[in-house]
Amino acid sequence: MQFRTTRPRLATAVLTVMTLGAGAIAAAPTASAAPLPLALPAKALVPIEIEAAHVPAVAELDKTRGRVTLSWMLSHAEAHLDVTLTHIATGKEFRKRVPAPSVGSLFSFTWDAVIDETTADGERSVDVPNGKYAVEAEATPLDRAGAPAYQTSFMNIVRTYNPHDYNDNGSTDTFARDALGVLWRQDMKDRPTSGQIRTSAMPSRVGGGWGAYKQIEAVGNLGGAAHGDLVAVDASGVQWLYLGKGDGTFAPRVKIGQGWQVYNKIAGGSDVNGDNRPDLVATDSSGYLWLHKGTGSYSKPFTDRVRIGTGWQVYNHLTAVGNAAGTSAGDLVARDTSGVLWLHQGNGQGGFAPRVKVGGGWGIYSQLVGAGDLDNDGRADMIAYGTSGQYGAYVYRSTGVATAPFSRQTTDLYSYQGTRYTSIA
Ligand SMILES: [Ca+2]
Ligand SMILES: [Ca+2]
Ligand SMILES: [Ca+2]
Ligand SMILES: [Ca+2]
Repeated sequence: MQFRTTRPRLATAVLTVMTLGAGAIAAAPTASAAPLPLALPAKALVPIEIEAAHVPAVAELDKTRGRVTLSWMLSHAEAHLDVTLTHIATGKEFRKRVPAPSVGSLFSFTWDAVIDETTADGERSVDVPNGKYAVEAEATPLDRAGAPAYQTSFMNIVRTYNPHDYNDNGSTDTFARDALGVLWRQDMKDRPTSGQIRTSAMPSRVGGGWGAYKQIEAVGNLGGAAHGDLVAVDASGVQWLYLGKGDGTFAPRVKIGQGWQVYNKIAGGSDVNGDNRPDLVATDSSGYLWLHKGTGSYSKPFTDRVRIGTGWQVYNHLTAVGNAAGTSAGDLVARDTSGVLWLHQGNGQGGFAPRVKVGGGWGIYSQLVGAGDLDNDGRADMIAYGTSGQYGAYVYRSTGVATAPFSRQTTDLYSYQGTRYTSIA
């Protein structure tokens, strides 16, 4: 208790000395002001100690609106506390100096799980990766009398799995190929900011040579590491797998199929038969809808095809949106040649419930992408790309209601870049 009462008195004494030192005539003391000694009292050396750390072993960020509160009980408050959180797998660091509390000696701060990253285009705050963090606290006495105290805890950051997350921070990443064949990854925020779905970091260059592909699909996790993977089909019908490493990069491509030139549209990422593995569907020029079930094995990620529908030639766009509405399995969204969008809800047996009309006017978009859960409400959402002007893309949040399954929202994703890219996944 002695040190907690000493600090305000010290501050007042310093202020008094400064005022007198400026040559001013001291004002008459108020009735309540106690006389203050000009000589500072001698301080006893009281070592600083960290008596307790309140760092959760597991922080499930999606249950706490993306934040985690950390605190340390110190033996007294005449100190500052420097905290360093280090993501063990990558070495990424977050540092914070925690000021003394106004009352007591519990030093506390709430971390919003972002770090500032400096790029050529400026500083952006980026959602930190999932996984284990070392949480190091260093308490230093303000008067520097005595040694600092140290304490280390470990905390595991966990978020709800998002099959469209490629750098393991819970948030959707989208992929866009430009006219030169370069593929770019764009990380989104894990949750809306001021009501808007926003991008996080600047776009990252995945690599060149992607112009060879007719189709690029973000298909969810097909096997290997528990992160999202990409499938691409080239002009000769060879199907390639890019296994995601979980840091936004990919293993070298592996050939997983051939003969895929018979399909005019493919869509991946929805689990349409309810076995928790994402599947791939495709349509051919006869209007047949084919299902290639996901196997869970990256060496042969899809089964041979099964025909599951007819009449799909009325559509000019096909998207697997995950489980966007009602039923137990993943859904498909398809746009017909007059611009009307239709929802086909998976029935969990590889088939679909009768289609539901979403609405008209969807012909303005060049790409529709099932994009994982963009607003963290547990339902998979969609991105529509290809409009000119400020909004190059829109987010369509899933409502969970089959009769009105999507609700449009603005985003800064692909702002003024609605015609730059030739493929979005
Ligand atoms: Ca991400
Ligand atoms: Ca994977
Ligand atoms: Ca499946
Ligand atoms: Ca959602």
